[in-house]
Amino acid sequence: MLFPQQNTVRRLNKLDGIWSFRTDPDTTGESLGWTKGIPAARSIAVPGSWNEQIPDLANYFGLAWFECVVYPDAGWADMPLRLRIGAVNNNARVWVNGTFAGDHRGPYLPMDIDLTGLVKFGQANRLVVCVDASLDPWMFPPASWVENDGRVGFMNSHPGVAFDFFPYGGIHRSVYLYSTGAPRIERISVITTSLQATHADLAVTIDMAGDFQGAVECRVEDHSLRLTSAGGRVLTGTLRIPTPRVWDIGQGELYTLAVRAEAADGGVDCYRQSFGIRTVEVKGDHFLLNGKPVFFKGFGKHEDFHIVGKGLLEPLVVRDFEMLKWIGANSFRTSHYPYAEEWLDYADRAGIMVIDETPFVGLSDRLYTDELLAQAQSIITELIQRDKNHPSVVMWSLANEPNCARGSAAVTTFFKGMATCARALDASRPITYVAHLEPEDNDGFNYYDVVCVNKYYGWYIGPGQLHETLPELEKCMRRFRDAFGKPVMLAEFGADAVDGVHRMTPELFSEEYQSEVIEHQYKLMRTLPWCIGTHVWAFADFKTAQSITRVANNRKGVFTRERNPKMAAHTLRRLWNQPSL
Ligand code: GCB
Repeated sequence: MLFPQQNTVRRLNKLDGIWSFRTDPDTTGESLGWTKGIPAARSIAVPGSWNEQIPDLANYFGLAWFECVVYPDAGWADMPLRLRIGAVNNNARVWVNGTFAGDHRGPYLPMDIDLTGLVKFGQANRLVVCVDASLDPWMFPPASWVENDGRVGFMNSHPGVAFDFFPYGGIHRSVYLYSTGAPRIERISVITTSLQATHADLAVTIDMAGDFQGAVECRVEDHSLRLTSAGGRVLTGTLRIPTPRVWDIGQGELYTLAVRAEAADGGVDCYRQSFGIRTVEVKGDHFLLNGKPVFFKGFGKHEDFHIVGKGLLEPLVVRDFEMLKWIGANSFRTSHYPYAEEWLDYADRAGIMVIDETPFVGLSDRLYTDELLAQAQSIITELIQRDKNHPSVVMWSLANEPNCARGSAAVTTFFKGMATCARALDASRPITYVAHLEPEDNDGFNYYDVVCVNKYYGWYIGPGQLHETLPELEKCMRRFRDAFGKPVMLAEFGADAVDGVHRMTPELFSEEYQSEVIEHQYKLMRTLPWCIGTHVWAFADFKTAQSITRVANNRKGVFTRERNPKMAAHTLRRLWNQPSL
């Protein structure tokens, strides 16, 4: 699925703004005819979370209806029309002028549906979206626990979610009405298969939306490739670029592949796909970018901010990348779900590496079934198809902190099944998942390339005892190394610090303690030759469910939720700007 764009063939209308809105706690809206329009509606901004915008809905996690008017120009008539909603938490159903148009299950990934024939040109059309943000224990991520999970809520939280961030509801990313050519280019993939100083070879794959007879012209600057098809949907070829400009850390070199598909009957579609030329590989103890070992310095993040909640806020994207640059980070993980594509576009331009994560956080034994594996595989497919042209994405993370019974065959089948699916879709990137249990509970790593581990020594383990627990942390990392013989990354470590709390002798919740935990554990990781990086948890403080272990939000950010630096941010800036560290 391609991000909507305007070009010589395609048109688009961005529908973001203030929409009409009404909650439906009794789920009667459909039977009352709200699919044709919402009576007695209030107003809400799209994108954005209702829990932040409307105070009386701070803890509302049910059904809600959204409505706006769409007015496509008469000049669009005869073009295939589509609707794209970047993400809805959690499920969406859509009606146009009262007619059902399509649905999407699951948060954090786009819904893209055909509206051809449903929309009247040159007139007002009513677009209605019903959003279901119920806390569903069978969703990915499972938003609540069920009895056999063995825990009640994340740290006994309210609401009792299975993960440590707030289960916001709403239309969270931009909404586009757009037109395409016919035949439609459905997907484009550009992968660097060989990279040398003299040239790079690119494997180009064009997926057409239906059976296609005709030619596809692919052009990168002065270099072109012509693919022809006498029938079928997929066209492939190789394009050679002489003396390539290489994408690297801090060097966001990008190219554009201009694609023009022309069918034998004269129909045309066009798309301009941005991509970068670079290679990634796991070899021995190292993670190689363009053949050179890299050490990941950065953070686990969240999509989270005041007032917008999980809604996309472009100034925040810019600010966060400014902060990453200021502090000297080279990477982040899209913990714990796929982020809006705007984050990845910016990372591409900034030369920041991204570990792109699925929404599989809070997994537990009840979910490791064949049926849910099939669902997980289809989500992995949506993610990889959406993000595979981003040079910034250097690795897929297929889960965060799965709870799993030691040695269970169901767990192995599930983790192997996810790995097989990801590799079949993208053989060009390593895969990982992020563990919090011990090596014996993580047989899954046998099928993955990198071992990512989250460990909070000095916080959850040995709280207040940073120095006493340093040897324990080292032993723990060595256990993972010895068990799997693969590169290991400390994907989360850190401590909560309430900004403004200071102590002469560092103690829990003070800025001094957080700063010391990060400094000492980071320096320790730098001494382990097979450790390929560390990501501090977290980039900024973020909203989560209420619990007695959370001081009004998770405070492990090295920046506050407003993006002001805590003491740890200055410490990291000092460390990350020393070449040896
Ligand atoms: C973790 C989780 C992350 C939490 C963090 C914490 O291990 O992966 O989602 O927010 O710990 O602060 O407890």
